[in-house]
Amino acid sequence: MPNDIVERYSGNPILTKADIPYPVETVHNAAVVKHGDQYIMLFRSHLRTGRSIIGLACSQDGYKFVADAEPFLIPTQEGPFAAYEEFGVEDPRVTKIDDDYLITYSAYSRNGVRIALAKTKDFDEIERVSLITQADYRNTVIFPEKFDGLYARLDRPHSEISPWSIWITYSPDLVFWGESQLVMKPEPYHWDEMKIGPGAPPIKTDRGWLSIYHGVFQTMDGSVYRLGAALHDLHNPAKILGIGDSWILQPEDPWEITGYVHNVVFTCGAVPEPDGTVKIYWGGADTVMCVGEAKIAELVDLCLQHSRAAV
Ligand code: BMA
Repeated sequence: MPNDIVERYSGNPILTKADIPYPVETVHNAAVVKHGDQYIMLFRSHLRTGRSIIGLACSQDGYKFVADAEPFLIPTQEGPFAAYEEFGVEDPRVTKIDDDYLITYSAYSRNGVRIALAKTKDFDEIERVSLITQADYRNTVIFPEKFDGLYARLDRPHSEISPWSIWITYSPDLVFWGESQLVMKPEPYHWDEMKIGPGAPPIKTDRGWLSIYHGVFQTMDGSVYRLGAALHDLHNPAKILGIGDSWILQPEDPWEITGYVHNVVFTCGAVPEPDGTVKIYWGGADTVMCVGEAKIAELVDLCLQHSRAAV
C-alpha cells in the first residue's frame, strides 16, 4: 500500500472565508458534484451566531472555486421545515439521480438534529422535499442508483447501546423510508472506535460501491476526525465487501490541525474522474475547504486486501 493514498493538492486550502462575498466565519464540510462542465460546491459556513448556512461556489477545474454573491440555503421561516431548521443547516451532500440533484443536509433545531432532503435541477431553483429522518440522525448520503426500484441511503442514527454506526434505509419515493439495517459499526480500539458516519455519496466501481466515511478517535486532547474507505456490494449495498483497516486521511496540514475545531478532516463529497482518480473534498478543522486525489483502484484494494470486520 502506498503511504499517502490521498495526495493533497499543493494549493490547499482551496476555499476560505476570505473568498466569500458575505460575512461568514468558516467554509467547510462541502458537497461537490459535476454539473455540465462545472464543479458545483455546496459548503457550510458558520455565522457569528454560531449557527450555520450553506453557500455555493463554482469551478471549471475542481480546484479554483468562486463563490456566489448570496448564500444558497438558509433556514426557512415557512412551512413544515421551519420548526426544524431554526438552529441552522449543516453538512450538505449531493447525489445526481435521473435529472435531479438530491441534497441532504442536517437540520438543527430545539427538536434535535434530523435530515432534510431538497432537490434542484440547476442549482438555481431549490425545492424542499421532505424531512426524511426523526431526530438524532446526521450524515445521510443517497446512492446515485436505485436498487430494485428503491432509492437507498446510508445514514447515521445515534443510540446509547450501539453508538454512531452506519445503517442503510430504502425508499420508493424519497419521502417514506424504511427497511433499515445496520451495516457497519465503529471498531473497538481502532482509529474509528468512537463513531463513524457516511461521508461522500457512494461511488460506483467495477468491484463495488466505494464509500468514503469519517471515523473518530477520542484522545486526552479531544476527538480526532479521520477518513476511511469501505466497499459495498454492487447489487446489494447492505452487504459490506470490505472496510479498509487503516485510515486514508488524517489531520496533518496546519489548517486541519488548528481552527474552529482542531484535528478534523471531514468529507461530504468526492468526484470520480474519467482517468480512474477521485477528487476527495474535505473540511479542515471545520474552518477551510481542501481537496486531494486518490486512485479509485487503490482505495478498493485497501478495502478488499486490508480489511477489518464490519459489525
Ligand atoms: C461533527 C459534526 C461535523 C463536524 C465535526 C467536527 O459532530 O458537527 O459537522 O465537522 O463534528 O467538529
